[in-house]
Parts: sequence; structure tokens; C-alpha cells
Amino acid sequence: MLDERHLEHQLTNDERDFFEENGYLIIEDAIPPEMVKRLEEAIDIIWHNPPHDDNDKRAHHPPADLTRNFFFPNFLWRNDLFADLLDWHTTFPKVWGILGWNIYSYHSHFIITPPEVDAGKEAHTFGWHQDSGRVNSELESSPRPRLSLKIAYWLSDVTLPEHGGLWIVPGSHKMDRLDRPTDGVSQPKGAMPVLAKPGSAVFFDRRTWHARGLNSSNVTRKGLFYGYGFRWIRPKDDMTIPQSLLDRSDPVRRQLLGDGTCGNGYYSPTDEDVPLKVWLEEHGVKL
Ligand SMILES: O=C(O)CCC(=O)C(=O)O
Repeated sequence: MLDERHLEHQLTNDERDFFEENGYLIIEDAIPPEMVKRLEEAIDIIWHNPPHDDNDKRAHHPPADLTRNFFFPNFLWRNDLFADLLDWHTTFPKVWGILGWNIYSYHSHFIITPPEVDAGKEAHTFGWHQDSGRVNSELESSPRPRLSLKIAYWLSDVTLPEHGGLWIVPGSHKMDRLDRPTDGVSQPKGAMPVLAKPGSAVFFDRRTWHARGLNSSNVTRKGLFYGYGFRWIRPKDDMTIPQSLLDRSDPVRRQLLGDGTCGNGYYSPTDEDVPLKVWLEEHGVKL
């Protein structure tokens, strides 16, 4: 539920300038330690006993393999704590500050990366990409349009490069291609790990070239990724949000979970489609 705290955490001019120039932004202490702990317990339950009800073959299904990188999409509805982060007061105002009010969460996943035992021996050029797959080849504009952003919430410590946090090339969001080194070992020019403490939120523009680092530490890496985009973007996950979650959510959260009155309302919304717009207007927020 949005309240006065959201108004206090709106995007500042400095944050906007930094994000526009670099394609990422770090908000430290975005979630308190107690919440980090509860979120970690909640994802651990899924990690240890993955359900097999997701159609995405790229999702991990049973049997659990606690030694491999674990990618789990469409998780927002599996615990109310996950839904609580969707409109979290320290971060969500910055999402509307960047993208405006016609938005929802089109895509979410969490990733758990256990220590990669042979990481030292198997150094390689990471899986560098911009988000959204075919969007990058099928839209003809240059630079590509932003369309969406992601927030990575870190539950584990990624303050050292060996923790294998998110790597990015700062400022690369206006670049349509990225030169990858051909030696199979080094990273692109300007690439760096985004170092962050547990509880930090790392915002990144979907166009910012990014990759998962290599976890050569002895700490299991845990991060939650929340994608926000315009409501006319098709969901990237199955988004099997149960009606019961929609029923117990307030109108803004229902919007963020993908609710709307009719197909046309995703393109040409009425106030009923976008309670976020109404709330912002009622609270004097001008975008
Ligand atoms: O695991 C990571 O750090 C990278 C995640 C990623 O590439 C993505 O969410 O698009």
C-alpha cells in the first residue's frame, strides 16, 4: 500500500542524472536486515523443494540440485513477501520517477548461485546481453528504446568481485552492440561488477549490457530481480497470478501485478486501469 513514505523516497535529480548517464543506480539499505532474512528463508524453501508447475523450461524443476545456478521465474505470487517488494517504499517511487505511471511488473525471477567450485580454472567471457530478446533485433530505432528496467535486490553480500554479483558496462544503454573480447576469458572494455551489500537495490536500464558474474567465493549468491515495463508490453513470464492474490491486493498493487479492465486499457488507460496515476495526482506528484 502506498503511503507518505513513498513520497519521501522519490527519485532525486542527482539519481536521475546518474541513471540517465550510467544506466544503473544503487540504493543502499533499500530493505532492512529483518526483511532480507525473511526473503532469504522464503526463496530457500523454493530452492530446496522446487515446484514443477511452471511451463518455462528454463525454470528449475525438481529434483533440486543445490550445487547449480538456480533460476526461478514467475515467483511474485508464491509468498506475500515477494509481492510486498513490488511497491516497496524505498524503491518503487524511483521506478515511477523513471518510467511514469503506465507500468507493471512484466517479468520477475530470483537467482541463487552456489559457489562455483572450479570457477578459477574456468574463467570465461560472461553471458553479456541487453534484456528482452527479440525486442533488440525487431525494433528499428537507434539507440534502442528503454521500455523497461529491473531492480536486483541483493540478499547476499556481493561487495567483492569474487562474489559474482551483477556485471555491467556503465553507460552502455545507448549502445546497440557490445564488442566482446575473443580470447574467451576477458570481459568487454569498461565492464565492472556492481558491488553491493545485502539489502541493496541495484536498478538497471534493460539496455545496459549486463551479465552474471562468476561466484568464486564461498558465499552462495542470492538475488531477486523485479522487472518493470509499460503496461502494453507482453508479460515475459507465465505470470500465473492467482485471483486470491489480486483480491487481497490494493488497487496499485493489482495494477503492478498486471490487472486492467480490458485489452484496450493497456494502451489507452482510463483511471480505473491505472490507480497509480490517480494516487500520484491525489498526492500532488507531477511526472
Ligand atoms: O544473475 C545476474 O546477475 C544477471 C541476471 C540477468 O542477467 C537478468 O536478470 O537479466
